[in-house]
Amino acid sequence: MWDALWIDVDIATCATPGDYGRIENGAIGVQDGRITWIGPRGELPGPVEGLAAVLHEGEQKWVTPALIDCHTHLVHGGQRAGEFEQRLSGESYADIARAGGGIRSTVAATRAAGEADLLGAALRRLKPLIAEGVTVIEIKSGYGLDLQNELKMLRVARAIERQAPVEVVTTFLAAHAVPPEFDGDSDGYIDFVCDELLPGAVEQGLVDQVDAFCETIAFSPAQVERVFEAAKLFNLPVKLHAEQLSNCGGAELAARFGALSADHLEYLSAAGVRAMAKAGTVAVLLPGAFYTLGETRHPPVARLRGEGVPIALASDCNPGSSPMTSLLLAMNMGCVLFGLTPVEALAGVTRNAARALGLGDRRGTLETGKAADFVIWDIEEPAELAYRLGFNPCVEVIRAGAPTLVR
Ligand code: DI6
Ligand code: FE
Repeated sequence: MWDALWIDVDIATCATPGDYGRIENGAIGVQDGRITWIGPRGELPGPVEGLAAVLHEGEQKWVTPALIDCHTHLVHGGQRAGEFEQRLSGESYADIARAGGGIRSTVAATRAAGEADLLGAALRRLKPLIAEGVTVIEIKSGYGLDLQNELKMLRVARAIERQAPVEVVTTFLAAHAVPPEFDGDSDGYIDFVCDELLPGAVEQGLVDQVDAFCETIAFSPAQVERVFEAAKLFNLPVKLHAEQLSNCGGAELAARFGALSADHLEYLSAAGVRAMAKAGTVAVLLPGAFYTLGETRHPPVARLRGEGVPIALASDCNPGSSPMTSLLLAMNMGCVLFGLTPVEALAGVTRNAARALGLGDRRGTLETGKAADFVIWDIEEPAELAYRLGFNPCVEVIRAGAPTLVR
């Protein structure tokens, strides 16, 4: 006997690239939190009454893998609506950052915030993501930039897993900006990141992967390389904010270190695409940041597609460049702004998002042996998920085989 069985559902398994993996009138059997059987209902190994302890009837709604937000800065203090107004009156994101605003202003707010307040604010931002069927979220540090505050951010990220029905993947992003106490000494700060901050955070068991911001207004490829070498000493996978505002060759560097992903990528070169393809590095596109900053340069989607680089989409939820808490909106923007197909957009928040977090073997698609994390949607066809703006058709979220959210 299985623990549970879902019938009368249409399924998009996302198991094959370039395809929804449709199973119309399908069934999903669940055992010990995993999928033990999936296929057309007519091929079930017996009458539905005798197969599982609990039978769920889906009223012919659609089922997809649960969503995965593979790039967020969900934990942060304060907000930056003032900068939004500055940008609307003509200042650029880079100008504001150079003048000491931007990431640095969130660093001040995050350092000033208590752990309980940071957690409460992050949980409020998490709520709409969970309501859209997110069961895995990546959360970066990078607004603490000293040991005490980087640890504080990462502890809050871990605490989220105990307070909400999500799995959290933590990412150490101390190489996000130079803090005021290292003004004019970015190399000195990178030494501090590699010698003190990373080992300190790893020692507390708070780091799943390592990221950096490679950009003219942030850190050079040579500096990022030192952070990646430090990550290697701890056997931690790496990823990179690369080619967001200019082409620095970050994607090639990331590929050289076998990075799980390179993220943003508006200025990615043809050589960068090839390097990523060769290394199996996922391209994480962040249309919320492109939109919010009013960027005009598009990531090279046709080239990524042509070279077979897996494309993921994420919210980049952060107070500066992407104050967004919706993956459905990221899917819509991925299609409308970047030219993804709805099939690619769905794969981008399921199958390829799992790969971007190194979780591709157990999550992101609906296949036997994978986590029984899936969403039930009140839609007539899967393209509706990317098509609507500001409407959430999620009716139920199943996590490890158990309903966690019913709307
Ligand atoms: N790129 C981003 O989009 C975020 N970080 C980064 O390196 C923005 C962070 C912020 O503006 O607070
Ligand atoms: Fe980011």
